[in-house]
Amino acid sequence: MNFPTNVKHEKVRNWVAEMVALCKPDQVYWCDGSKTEYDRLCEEMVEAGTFIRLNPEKRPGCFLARSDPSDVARVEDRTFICSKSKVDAGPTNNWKDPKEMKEELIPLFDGCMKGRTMYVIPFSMGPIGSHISYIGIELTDSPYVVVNMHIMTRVSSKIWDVLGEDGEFVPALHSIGAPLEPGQKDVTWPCNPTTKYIVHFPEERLIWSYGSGYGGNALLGKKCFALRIAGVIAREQGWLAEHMLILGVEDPKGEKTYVAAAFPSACGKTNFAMLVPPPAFQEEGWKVTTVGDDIAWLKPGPDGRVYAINPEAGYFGVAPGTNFESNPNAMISCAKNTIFTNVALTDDGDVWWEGMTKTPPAHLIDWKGNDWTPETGQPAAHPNARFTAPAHQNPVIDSDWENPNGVLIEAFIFGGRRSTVVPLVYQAFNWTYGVYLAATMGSEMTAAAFGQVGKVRRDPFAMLPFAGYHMASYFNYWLRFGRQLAYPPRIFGVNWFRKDENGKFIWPGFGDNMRVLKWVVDRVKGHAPSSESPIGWMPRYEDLDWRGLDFSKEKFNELMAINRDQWVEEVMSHEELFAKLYDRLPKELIFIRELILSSLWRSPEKWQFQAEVAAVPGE
Ligand code: TSX
Ligand code: MN
Repeated sequence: MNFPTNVKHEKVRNWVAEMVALCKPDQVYWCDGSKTEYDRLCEEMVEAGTFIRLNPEKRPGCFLARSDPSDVARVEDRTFICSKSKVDAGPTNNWKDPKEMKEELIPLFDGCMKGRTMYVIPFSMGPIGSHISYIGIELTDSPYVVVNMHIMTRVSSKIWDVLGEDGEFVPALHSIGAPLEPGQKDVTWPCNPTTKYIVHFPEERLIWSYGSGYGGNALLGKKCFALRIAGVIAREQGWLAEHMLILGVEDPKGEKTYVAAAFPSACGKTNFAMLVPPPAFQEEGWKVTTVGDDIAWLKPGPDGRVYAINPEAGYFGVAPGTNFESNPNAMISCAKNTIFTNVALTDDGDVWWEGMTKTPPAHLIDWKGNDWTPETGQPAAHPNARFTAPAHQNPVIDSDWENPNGVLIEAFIFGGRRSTVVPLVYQAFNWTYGVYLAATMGSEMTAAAFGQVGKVRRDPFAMLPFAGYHMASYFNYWLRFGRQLAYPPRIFGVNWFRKDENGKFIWPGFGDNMRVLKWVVDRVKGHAPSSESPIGWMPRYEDLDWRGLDFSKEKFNELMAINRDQWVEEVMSHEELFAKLYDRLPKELIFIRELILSSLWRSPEKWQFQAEVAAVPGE
């Protein structure tokens, strides 16, 4: 083995040597994170047919990759948490004994990189050297993974200096599981079409991924490390690794308030992270800035407040639905130096996806490489098509987004996609109510792939697929985390998706969500009035800033109504989740459920601000 002279870490050397002996690559290449390296790998992939260089006039520095049709998304049913004890993984994770899992995987990894290069990627999640950051090393046989990691993380040979001889790191082994026999011709997206494993060993803080080259299956710094493994480390060390965006709200006086927010998929999380305020707000000087769009690492400071960093350096965003109206800042972020995966190719060498423009081009090459016209009847881009774009290209990137000390978080927002029952916004009475709110959040399913369309799928803290340990232990840890804070962030629930009796969205959403954000900011500063509802504090009509929007008090009341019977049913349905997590469920959550039920019992059939409280039956 030829180690670079600056790799002085014995554990790193031993681990790489051991994995080379197992995977048997033709060559080992140590990445340095340079632009030269990035450009060379992109060029090599163009020559191999994996990348198509896009028109430099339309998309400078951009490439298109088309994945194998069997390799287009994260594989949740092939994702495992291999803790020593099954109970520690909990009922919402797949589990296998770590020893048995290794016995199953070692024969697969044996020789899996034959005919290929193993790339050693040293990377930092978070600004290099920040006390909140953490180092990882990914070994992969995919150059596509290397260039995506260049954008999504901080890849650098400086990592070796930070690690020194005995620094901590998370080892992550990845193979596409497609060795090449001598003389065998390669394909443009090699992967293993039948065998995939995304495996976490939480006690060892180790990740092994086999068979897929796509997204969260292969870019191991993101979901595998920054959420699942970091979550385990965070619980031990007293911090949080969360599936949250971080945004800054700047008021006309220049005062800044940072908010972290969790949403399940298909709620427009990236759109919210890059929100464009309505004209009336912009004219007055309101600004929204992005710290991160997907993951937050949060640490208590010595002042008893919470500080957060975005561990990532790029956006791995869903392309379909993104356009200059829904998210101009994302469109600008991916205008150059971006890798597109599974979008459609236009005749002039640009990209297109469903929802990018109102009328589709007359001809395209679709994500499978076939001719496409509007009559084809199939989507031109895959619904999970992505852009990998550098965060610094976001025009509203926050000035403190790389501050090694993080930004002060003053509110948590939890949202879901609910067409009924849940109001536009409400504030939890206290931390424990907030944990209940987040633990029971849910979203109505919009795609048949996730089950019955319209049924509520509980997604606690938007962490269901990303928890590295028992979900109920995670709730318990949140309760503990809040107790130690002198100034816990306030907790809010939101729902942009409530519909009227004609099935129309009541709330305009997008930029108008600024009105909700402003109330949230006013609440954490102690300025905004509110009204006490059975489920939390809620703004009255006059508590929101309506400038530039024609939205009647009647519509607002419809949007905010707490229907007693619906909410009793809602709260009763939380029992289904609680039963599943019974063995470790914190008793506080059961008591909060009882408290909400008792408040509902005492509230009128339809609670709408200042409405007279109906007499309690029997009293
Ligand atoms: O991202 C969304 N957000 C958050 C934006 C900051 N979307 C897109 C869907 C998720 C991928 C939304 N869709 C939002 C929203 O707030 N709200 C809606 C629902 C909606 C859709 C279309 C309209 C209004 C609301 N159109 C008109 O009113 C014309
Ligand atoms: Mn995510």
